[in-house]
Amino acid sequence: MVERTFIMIKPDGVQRGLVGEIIKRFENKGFTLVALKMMQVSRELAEKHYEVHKEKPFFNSLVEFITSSPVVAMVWEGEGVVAASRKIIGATDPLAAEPGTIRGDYCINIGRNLIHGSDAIETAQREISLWFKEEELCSWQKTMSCWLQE
Ligand code: DAT
Ligand code: MG
Repeated sequence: MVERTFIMIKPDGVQRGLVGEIIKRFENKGFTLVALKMMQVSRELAEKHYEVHKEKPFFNSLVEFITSSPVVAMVWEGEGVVAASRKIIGATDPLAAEPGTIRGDYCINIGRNLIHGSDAIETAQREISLWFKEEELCSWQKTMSCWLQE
């Protein structure tokens, strides 16, 4: 199967009206959107999603933040999409994120860093199945795919 990654625009991205700007960057790059939904995240889902950070001091505020207002959850597909998305997103701390990245261009605080992206292929598979049902994923071919891939 082709590579897929889980991307989530966090509550600050939705509240600040940056949904279009963020999606545009993935579209412009040439990746394929295979699922998208706006949703209010439950505490249960937030805690499962951030399970690896359970013991961290920021875990509670992270879960509070993610559940505080709606998010936009997406799945993007394409060759190398997991690693490339992390580059498009930029470093976790927005002040360390390079200009040109989403976090580098649009935010300043680690607790308000706009967007989540899976950090590895296995993580992506876990996160996609956590956030989406199989029937919510659309497998489709871009008619211009021959102009994006050799
Ligand atoms: P990323 O979102 O870049 O994958 P991560 O998985 O290490 O980063 O952490 C998940 C989120 O937790 C991150 O987007 C923001 C928050 N976070 C991470 N480190 C933090 C810290 N030192 N203080 C406050 N929040 C932090
Ligand atoms: Mg992470």
